Amino acid sequence: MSNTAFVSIGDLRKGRQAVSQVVETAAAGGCSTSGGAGKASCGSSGGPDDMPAEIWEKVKNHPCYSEEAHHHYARMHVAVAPACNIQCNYCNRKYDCSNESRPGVVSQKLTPEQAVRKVVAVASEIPQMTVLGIAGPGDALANPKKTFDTFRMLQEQAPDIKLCLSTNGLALPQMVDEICKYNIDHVTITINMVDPAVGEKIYPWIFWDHRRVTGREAAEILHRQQMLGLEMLTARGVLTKINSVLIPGINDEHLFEVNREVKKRGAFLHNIMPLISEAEHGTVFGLTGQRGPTAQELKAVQDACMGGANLMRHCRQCRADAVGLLGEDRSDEFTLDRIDQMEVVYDLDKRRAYQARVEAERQAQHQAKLQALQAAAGGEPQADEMKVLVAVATEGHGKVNQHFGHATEFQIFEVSRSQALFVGHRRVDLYCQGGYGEDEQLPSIVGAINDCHAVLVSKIGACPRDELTAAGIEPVDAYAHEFIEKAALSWFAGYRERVASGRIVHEPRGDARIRQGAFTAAA
Ligand code: CLF
Ligand code: SF4
Repeated sequence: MSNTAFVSIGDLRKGRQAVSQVVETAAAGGCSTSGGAGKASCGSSGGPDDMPAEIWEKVKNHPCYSEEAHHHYARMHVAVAPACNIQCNYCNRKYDCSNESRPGVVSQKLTPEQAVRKVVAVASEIPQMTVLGIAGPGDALANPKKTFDTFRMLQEQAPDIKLCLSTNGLALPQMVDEICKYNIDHVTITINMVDPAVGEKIYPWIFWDHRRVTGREAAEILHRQQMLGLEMLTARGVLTKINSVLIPGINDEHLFEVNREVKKRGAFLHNIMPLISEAEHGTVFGLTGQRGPTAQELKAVQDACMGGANLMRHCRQCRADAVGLLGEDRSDEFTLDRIDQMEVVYDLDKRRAYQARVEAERQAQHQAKLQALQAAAGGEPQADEMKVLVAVATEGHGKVNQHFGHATEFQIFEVSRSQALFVGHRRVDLYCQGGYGEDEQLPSIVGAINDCHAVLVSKIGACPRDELTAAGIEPVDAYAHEFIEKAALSWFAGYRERVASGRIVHEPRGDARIRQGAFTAAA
């Protein structure tokens, strides 16, 4: 480990300083190095009041770094980085890098020239696309020429697009200068362990110094490089997000320590993602029967990490050529063949004007939501108050505005008397197929939200209503087109009343399944 001074986003908030300034102060001994308060409100769910203006500028329209932004702004990936310098037991090279995407879908590999053409085409069609990420299909920094050529050429043609990359961290320290040279403001490092004894169960080998290194030594080198790379990025003012794959029985208890260690080194966000592991993916974990976590296991680890590095809970485990809002995938609209036939006009002014409208709408929604929430607020939180999960069908604008049958995912909120907190999402198979309900899908949908007490929808048919009720999940369509948090609080106030009056008995719910298939398949 290096001796670089440790800083956290808590320090940043206190000092209202940019990342690099804080590091300088810390190195001079003038700033606390023990970490900040780590409020869950800063980070992916934070707003302009939670962080310095320079940081807000970087995160406000990055859909992964701001939970609110992901409802309004899109990202895209280009699959220019095929090679990798390590082996993870949850990866099969036939598929995309499952550090940032998930196994099971192969992306179309592009040259840097093709990639830039594609980004410019997408940016002309989707003006709210604000971020280009390179996230595979291998490791972005194991393919430095292709990665940086793409960024350099894009910067010349589309200077308003934010640049982002994802890496396993092995080659990171020697690439930090290059990362800064191209103004890459956002870097994701996948860190699954801070103890090589855990690491050797995840990484069978790394390629290092022209040779293959295995076992404990491989994990030690990787760990050293990851920590050093993170510290160097923090010192240079680059925002970092840490991805950790939760592997039950291997690093589930250890991720708490990972969270603390990355916070000390200035990580902006920590994204704890479920292992996706199926035998047909051909990964070591898939073939040895290593299972992924259940929804409650994932939530328990995330909850245990609250108060440390800020958590991202809205990751959709995108593919390496994903295009669009998180959770949607428009990559099929932008294949090379289609781009060749498109008339591409990159109009920076038009993009800026469009984004200004998006921002105005977002602010208006934010204010309306705050007002609605004030009306429904239930006082200060209490330690032992009742909390339940509710699933919400929404197609955006922060409202309960989707039919049950049209949902391909449900947002999950944890509701107490005083607040409704977004805690994740669950992908499901579409119930309504061509105008008819597909009853065979119902058990899997119920399984995905089985830990919820209610599902809030704009409308629901008789058959799913009965099945949900039989499973103990209350279907609720009384709050159609209301803001989600207000709807959830209002429903919960009624629920508590029914419990208090003895009309119903409050029962704990069971666990729920995390869908193992394609996360961003078109509905
Ligand atoms: Fe892509 Fe990753 Fe940049 Fe986002 S994705 S490189 S930080 S632009 Fe986002 Fe997708 Fe999750 Fe990644 S939802 S998998 S966190
Ligand atoms: Fe696969 Fe990514 Fe791990 Fe490389 S870093 S082995 S591409 S999961």
